[in-house]
Amino acid sequence: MGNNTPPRTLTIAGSDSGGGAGLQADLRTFFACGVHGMTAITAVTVQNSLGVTGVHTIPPEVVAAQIEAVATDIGVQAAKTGMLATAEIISAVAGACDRVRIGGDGTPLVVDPVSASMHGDPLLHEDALDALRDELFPRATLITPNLDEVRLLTGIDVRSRAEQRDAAKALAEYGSRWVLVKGGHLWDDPECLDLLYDGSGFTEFLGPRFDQEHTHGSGDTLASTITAALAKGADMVDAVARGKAFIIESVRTAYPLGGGVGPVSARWRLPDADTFLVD
Ligand code: PXL
Repeated sequence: MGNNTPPRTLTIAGSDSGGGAGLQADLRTFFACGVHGMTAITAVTVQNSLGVTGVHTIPPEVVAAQIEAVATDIGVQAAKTGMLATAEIISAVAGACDRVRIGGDGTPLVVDPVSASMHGDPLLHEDALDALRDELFPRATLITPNLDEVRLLTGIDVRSRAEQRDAAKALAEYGSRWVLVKGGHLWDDPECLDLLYDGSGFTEFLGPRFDQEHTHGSGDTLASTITAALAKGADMVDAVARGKAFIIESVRTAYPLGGGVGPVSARWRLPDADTFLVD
């Protein structure tokens, strides 16, 4: 590769027409982290700051073809999954990842088990949870569920940091190398604890809880930063630490948009963004 060619990352995710979450958040984060972002689009959502009003899924074989096209030519140093929508798409993603050696012992694969928007709009069919657990988690280097996803996946309703540990242990049984249980939805906790588990030991990542309603795309941004760090060769503990630092700044600088919930922002990585082009 030329000297200007950065590490390449792939997001396998859905489009958010409002530009807040999904692959738009992933690409923004990849750029801000200095890696080249690529996309395998799984679904087009019709969405604004008020919620999701439509979902149009992409044929599974087209999702698989996007993964194989970029992996075989451009190469992928780390990949992540976001909204996968259906069991059929999950199976197609698992097959394509096997063929190009993403996940398992190959290229690092971060699986963010996106199940719903923050407004509660479904982004994953209920019958796709089995496919996620059985076909994708065993291939994942890291899974990054929030507490709503933990409840859907394990039945554990986490109410305390101790139960967060129980949930991490239960999720590790599905075969991912690492589990990150995000504590942002533990609303009574004055801080946000993200708990990393490697099957035997825990690492805690503690951050402030902001009085901030504009947090659209926060899970995507965290998982994308971790993916970018892994693509640059960071080890998992360091990658999650970098991800946590990045999301703290991005939540701190989030902005309102439309009449509903605004996105977290990676603009803090471009300090002259306001004056660039017009100074
Ligand atoms: O933030 C999770 C997410 C992922 N992907 C898409 C989304 C959302 C949340 O709304 O719309 C496409």
